[in-house]
Amino acid sequence: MPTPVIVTCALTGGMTVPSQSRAIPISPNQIIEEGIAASKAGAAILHIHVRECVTGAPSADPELFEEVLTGLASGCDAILQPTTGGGIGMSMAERTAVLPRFLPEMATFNAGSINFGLYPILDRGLDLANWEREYLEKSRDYVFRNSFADLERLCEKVRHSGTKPEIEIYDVGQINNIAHLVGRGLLELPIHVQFVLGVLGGNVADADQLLHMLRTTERALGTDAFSWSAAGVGYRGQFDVVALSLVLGGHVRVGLEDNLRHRESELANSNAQLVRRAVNLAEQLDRRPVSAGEARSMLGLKGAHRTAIRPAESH
Ligand code: KMH
Ligand code: ZN
Repeated sequence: MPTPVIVTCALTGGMTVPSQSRAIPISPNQIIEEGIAASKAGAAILHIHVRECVTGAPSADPELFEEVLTGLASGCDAILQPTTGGGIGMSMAERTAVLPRFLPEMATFNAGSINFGLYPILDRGLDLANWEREYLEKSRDYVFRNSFADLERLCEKVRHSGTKPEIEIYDVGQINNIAHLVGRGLLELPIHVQFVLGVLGGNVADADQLLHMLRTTERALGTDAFSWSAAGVGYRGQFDVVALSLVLGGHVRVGLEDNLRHRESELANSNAQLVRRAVNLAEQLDRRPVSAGEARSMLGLKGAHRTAIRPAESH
């Protein structure tokens, strides 16, 4: 029997700028359409950020989240996983407001503070809007803040909202942060981990480092204490990490938040295209992409009916 694999699609993100690719979804309708198509292509989890409609700048506006989450819940059965990472300039309160408001089944939980540099994009000769140039430049001085006090408060918030945190781990030392929180009883086992490799400021996307992080997590927590997925940022990172994770028995994340290319010399035209490539790789390696329902039971989620996200029909 092929081992099941959960495919996550990160639809738009909070760090890239629209001039990098016309495929990045911006308006709620675009994000909803991309999400539904990604779910049809095989994504069981949709990781969600929102953007301002006019500029495409990353946003923390709860009304935009409401529109996107409602639209997605009406159009597909995928597990909806809003970000608590947000984008540059957002406070922790803004980033985590999605938890009490939507009581989502899952949300991200970033495991520690790191630098998060996107400013090298400025050197690629792209025709950028002023705000895009400023946003990328700001990343030179950006610390993606997740202090221990922030993490303690986030543990409290996810517990109150009945949300399963997906623990985003960007570098190996962050595993110790999580072991510390687990040791204090602040995070419930088993946890679900996403190794995010290839961020400028975090660990690199290669086989040695993925294996090192996986083995370190196993030693710190025990093999039964967690399930795991991996995401590579950039091209080749995205599909190298998908292949590595598939071989090692992990789950996978793809999507335009992390990578804008389908091939080295070809921009992706949609999130679904990236999901289809991950699904093809999984099938070639005898892994079976699961439905959202199966992913819910594998991850022990409470179910969509216990969130505050209502599909449009039942309003
Ligand atoms: N916006 C980035 C700094 C998440 O969604 O939780 C990190 C991020 C993680 O996007
Ligand atoms: Zn994200």
